[in-house]
Amino acid sequence: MWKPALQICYHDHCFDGVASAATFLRFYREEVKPGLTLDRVALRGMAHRTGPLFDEGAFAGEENAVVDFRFTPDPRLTWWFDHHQSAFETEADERAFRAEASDKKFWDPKAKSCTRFLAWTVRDRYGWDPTPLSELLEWAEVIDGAQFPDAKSAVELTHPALELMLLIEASKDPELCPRLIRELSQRPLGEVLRESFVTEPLGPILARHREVVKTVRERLRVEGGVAEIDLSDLALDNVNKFIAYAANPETVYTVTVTRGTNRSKVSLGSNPWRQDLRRHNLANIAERYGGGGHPAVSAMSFKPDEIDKARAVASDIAKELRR
Ligand SMILES: [Mn+2]
Repeated sequence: MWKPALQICYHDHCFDGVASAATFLRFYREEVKPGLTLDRVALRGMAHRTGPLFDEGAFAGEENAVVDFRFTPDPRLTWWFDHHQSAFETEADERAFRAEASDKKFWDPKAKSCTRFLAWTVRDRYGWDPTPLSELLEWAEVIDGAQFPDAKSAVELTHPALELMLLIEASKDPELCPRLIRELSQRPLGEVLRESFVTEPLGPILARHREVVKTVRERLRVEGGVAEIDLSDLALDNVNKFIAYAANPETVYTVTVTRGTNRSKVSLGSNPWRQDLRRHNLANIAERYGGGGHPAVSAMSFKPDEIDKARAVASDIAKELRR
C-alpha cells in the first residue's frame, strides 16, 4: 500500500485549518525535507463528531502532522500545532503532551489563528521565512480571530478572502480543501483567489448564503441577549457565525442548531463587538457536553439522528446564558 512521506491532518471546512495545513506544507518542504514532491504528501480533513476522532487512517504517513485540531498521545503523531482551549480530550492527554516537551508539538490557546501561531513558531525555532505567506497569515488572523471591522462585512463578504472562507465552509467537494492547501502552499493568496476552481463554484454557494442570511433574519428572536436559531431543516453543517450580530447588534450570544449528513450540531457564539458583555466561557460549556472550542466560540456534535437531544441541549444552554 502507498505510504505517504508526510500526512497532514487539518481541521476540515475551516479557513484556519486549510491555511494552517498550507503553511505547514510549505515549511516542511522548504525546511524539513527539501525536494519532497507533492505526490508524496497526503492531506486529510478532520471533523469533530461523537466517538473517537483519530482512526488508523490518521497516521498513514511516515511523518504525521495534525494542525488546528485536537492532540492525540499516539506515538505516530510527529508534528502538532493547535490553539483550541479544548485541545486535549483528557487530562492524561495534556500530561502526555507536557511530559514529552517535544520541539515539534506546540499549543497556544491565546493565539487568534493556528496559522500565524504555526508560522511564527517555526520561524523562531527553525529559522524558516514565512514572509511569502503574509497575506494568508493576516487573513487567518482576521477570520479565526473574528477581527472584522464590523458584522456587516463578515456577512456581506466584502473581500474575496471572505468569499473563500464561505467556499471552504460550505463546499461539499472533497477535492476542494486539498487542492487549496497545495496551491496556497506555493502561491500568494491573492493569486489563488482569482483561480477558476475558486471563482466558479462560488456562484451557487453565494446564492445559497444569501438565502441562509434571509432565513436566519426571519427566524431570529433575541431574548435576554441570547439568540436561539434552529436551522436543522436546511441540511447545513456550517453557518456563517455573524449573521445574527449583523441583524441585531443587541445579540450577545448565539445558540444555533444544525443538522448535516454526519452530525447534528449545537454551535455557541458570542458577539465579537460585545465581548465586554460576555460572562461565560463557551468552550467550558461545550466541554460539558463532549464538545469544545474557544472561550468566545465553541460547538458540540451529536449523532445525525440525535436532533431532539441537540435541541434540548441548545435550549438548556440558552437558559444558562440568559441567567
Ligand atoms: Mn483555528
